[in-house]
Amino acid sequence: MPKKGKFITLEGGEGVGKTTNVPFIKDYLQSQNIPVVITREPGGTGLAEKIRGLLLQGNDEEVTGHAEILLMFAARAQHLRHVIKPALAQGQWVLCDRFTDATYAYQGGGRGMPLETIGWLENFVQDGLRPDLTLLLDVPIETGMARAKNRAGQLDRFESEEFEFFNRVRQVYLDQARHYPGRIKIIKADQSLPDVQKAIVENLKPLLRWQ
Ligand code: Z5A
Repeated sequence: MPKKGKFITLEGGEGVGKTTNVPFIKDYLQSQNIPVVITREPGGTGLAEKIRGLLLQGNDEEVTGHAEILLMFAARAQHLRHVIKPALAQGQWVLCDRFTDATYAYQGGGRGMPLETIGWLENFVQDGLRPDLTLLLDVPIETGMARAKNRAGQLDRFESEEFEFFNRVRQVYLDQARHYPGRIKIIKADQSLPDVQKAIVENLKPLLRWQ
């Protein structure tokens, strides 16, 4: 199916404000008469959401790095096949809360999985599909962790990691942005929410001009 819509992903470490900004981006795109599908990873389909549950909850049994990354890509394969590719083919835009840059950051940076292995899986599963634009919300680790801890509810399996884990995650995200400056735009997300949202709109505008 040829791709007609645009594919936007939202990335960043712990508590950077992705969930907060998804409805804002959706409203902005709809105000520009763009039909948009909102989704997330891991998840986005019935099966992929079940895999998300397995990945985020604690387990009695240790989850190996190999199992974790293969589950991420298994969920992604379902999501691409049943949600992302059909929507793009119909001319809808897709806004996805996390995608493969998160795998580079968490499984690569955080867990130490070789980046070449992730690249191989990316090519295998995505068949050339990459986001048109990735908004990377970036805050110092301390700020993100403090924001996440202030939220109600228990910390999940990833959120329970230590500072050093999140530091490696952040470094890989920033490296990815240096490698792909045309696609990945860094948004300084420790500003006030209106300033973060102003920066988001500035980075969306060029994509609107090319539709
Ligand atoms: N994961 C992975 O390992 N590999 C993969 O390939 C993929 C994912 C796809 C689930 O992600 C986990 O899956 C994730 C990585 C892993 N684990 N972690 N960590 P998730 O996206 O569902 O969960 P999350 O990263 O934990 O998201 P989050 O902690 O919910 O963060 P957020 O959505 O970016 O933040 P938020 O909830 O919008 O904001 C946090 C708080 O800050 C909240 O109270 C806001 O009101 C506040 N906030 C937001 N913006 C501001 C500003 N500008 N100023 C002040 N306060 C603010």
